[in-house]
Amino acid sequence: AAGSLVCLDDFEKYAYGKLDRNALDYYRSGANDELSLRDNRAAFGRYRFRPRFLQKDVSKRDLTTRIQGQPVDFPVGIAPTAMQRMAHPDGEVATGRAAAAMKTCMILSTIATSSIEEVAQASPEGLRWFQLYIYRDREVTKELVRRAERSGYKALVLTVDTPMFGRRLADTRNKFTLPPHLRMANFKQADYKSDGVKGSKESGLSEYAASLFNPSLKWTDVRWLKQFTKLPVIVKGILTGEDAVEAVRTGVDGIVVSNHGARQLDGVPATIDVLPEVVRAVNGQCEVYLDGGVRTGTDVLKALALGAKAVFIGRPALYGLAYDGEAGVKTILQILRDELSLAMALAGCASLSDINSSLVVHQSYYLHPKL
Ligand code: HOC
Repeated sequence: AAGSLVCLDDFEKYAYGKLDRNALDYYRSGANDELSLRDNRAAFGRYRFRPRFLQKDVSKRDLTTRIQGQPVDFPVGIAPTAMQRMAHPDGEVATGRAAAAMKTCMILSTIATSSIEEVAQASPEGLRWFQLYIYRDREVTKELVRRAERSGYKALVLTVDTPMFGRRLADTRNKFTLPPHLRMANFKQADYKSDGVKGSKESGLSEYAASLFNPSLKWTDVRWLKQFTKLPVIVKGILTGEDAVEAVRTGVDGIVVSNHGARQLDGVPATIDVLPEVVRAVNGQCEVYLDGGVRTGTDVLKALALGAKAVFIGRPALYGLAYDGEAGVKTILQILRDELSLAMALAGCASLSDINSSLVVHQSYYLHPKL
């Protein structure tokens, strides 16, 4: 198969044939009717480029940037996705190594099948952020933060869109379970309450989530986290200008425009459609990132033009893992880096600072040409 897989969609198709139903449905699914899942991808196709020619020498492109002050070779990182050892025995350790080799950022999920420490030790040189929920049990939350700090993670990514667990129909039908040889590596068995995930009448995860998640959280709890840690706090899951303003007021260091891979509230907009509203509201007061539906270098370029400092990929990394562990994830990142570099040349951009909002318009612009 190797040579015939040339784009991210090829790896997705390959993974569909390789992963077992329990894992594939868990990774692939969105919530309910999957309206937002489809829209995350389709929306990128509704934007058009306005390339400029002969303005810049584009024979070499500089894709380097900094996120939260840390250098990366290109503005595409790995979003947090749970339970990666279902895709490959090396799971999050392989993903961390691939991100480090490609000199970009990996966000490790709390709900990982490799621990905070294992991932850090396997790629000590890599840039790692840690995704966090504020759990019902504050001691569990505090301990996770302390462990991430001790292991050299450079930021906390607080997911705010999960007061309760979204309804994923396939997981319910499959009665999703974590395979018996795997474990939630960041939790002590006592906190993990494994019975919920391993054999339940519904989706095991949704029962487990109900025991952990705290639907009474407010912005004051984000302040609590800010005071508790010296690490930058980035909130993930913002979908409106109003919440972006609230986030900035709370003093966050970054925002990920995300709809949780369309796995929470079905019917929310595609993240690329929301990005301009959030960027406007934030008005440069913190960095804004995006995840959701990114599959090509031109998707990345569109997001950067609309104001994202960087983007993150979730499912494509899982499909790369399923294909060939660390090497598979590395290939996924290489493809996106090379596609972005080419798209920049074709759009007339020699560096990321040449990319701005005049490069992209919504396709409706061409229904009423202004030029
Ligand atoms: C506590 C169990 O974000 C998803 C992930 C995992 C959520 C953890 C639930 O499936 O969308």
